[in-house]
Amino acid sequence: MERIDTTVSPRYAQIPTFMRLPHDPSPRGKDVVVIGAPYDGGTSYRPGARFGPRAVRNESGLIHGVGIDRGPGTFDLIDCVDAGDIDLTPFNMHIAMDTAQERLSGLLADNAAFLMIGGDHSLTLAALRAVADKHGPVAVVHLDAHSDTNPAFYGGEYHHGTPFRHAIDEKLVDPQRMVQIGIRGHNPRPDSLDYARGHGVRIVTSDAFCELGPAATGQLVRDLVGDAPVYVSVDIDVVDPAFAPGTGTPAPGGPTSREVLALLRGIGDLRPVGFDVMEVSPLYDHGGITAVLATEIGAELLYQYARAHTRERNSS
Ligand SMILES: [Mn+2]
Repeated sequence: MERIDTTVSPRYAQIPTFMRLPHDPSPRGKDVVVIGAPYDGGTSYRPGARFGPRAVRNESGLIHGVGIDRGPGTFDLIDCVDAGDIDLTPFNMHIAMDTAQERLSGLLADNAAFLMIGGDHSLTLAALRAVADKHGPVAVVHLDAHSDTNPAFYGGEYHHGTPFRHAIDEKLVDPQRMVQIGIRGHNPRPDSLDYARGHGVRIVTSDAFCELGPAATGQLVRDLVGDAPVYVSVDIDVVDPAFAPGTGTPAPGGPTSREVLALLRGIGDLRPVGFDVMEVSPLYDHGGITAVLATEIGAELLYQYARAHTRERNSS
């Protein structure tokens, strides 16, 4: 199966898979499988992330996978497909989490890694359960306006503000090799960051990131993560709502899209084993700018995976 050829078929034509990748619901032996996770049962404010994967795929026809300063095209380096969406019930979060974990574990049994397109951030817990099952506790690079280490709210143990608290409790991640970047804004309690910091998680606030800049922050990430297998989770609300308004809990005062993309270019020096781009809510988007940014971030993550993978192959 081949990608849809853009020299033959215009980018707005054909059925939209992510970046025009072949659709393969039962992939085997792939480097990265793209998988949609349409779900918003964990949102605490604006809903709509269940429509995220469709919006991102729709806009992703724009992206070629060959950048002006990238050298070879991503898909000349790695073998990727779009496996479609996980069938997540909108009615019961526990069922949805189990369904997500089972699907993602299945993908990891037959393929090297996945890129999950959300969907609200609660599902990252299911992703980390699947990834830790294969790799043991992983390092985490988490880009977000929020730490997502909150306790239960309204009697609900699981929601989109809590995946990393459970991931730490369940020892799915190594908190000493975990960094949260872009954290800012309003939190329900003044001690909202104590849980993460108390477990050794490194927090780079939005102000600190903007002051340090992408290069120095990238170096900080590389020093912290080293050669550990790393999961990269991007909540689109890490980017200032001026650049990404289509999201559930927007927080003004964030980095620009350019700064976040520049930071992600440093991830290829790490050893990524899984990715997600979460929290795109197209109902609040304008002109598709949030979905375009999410697809650009997904494309950058795939390219960085290709870089890391090629380097590994050349050195072995
Ligand atoms: Mn989040």
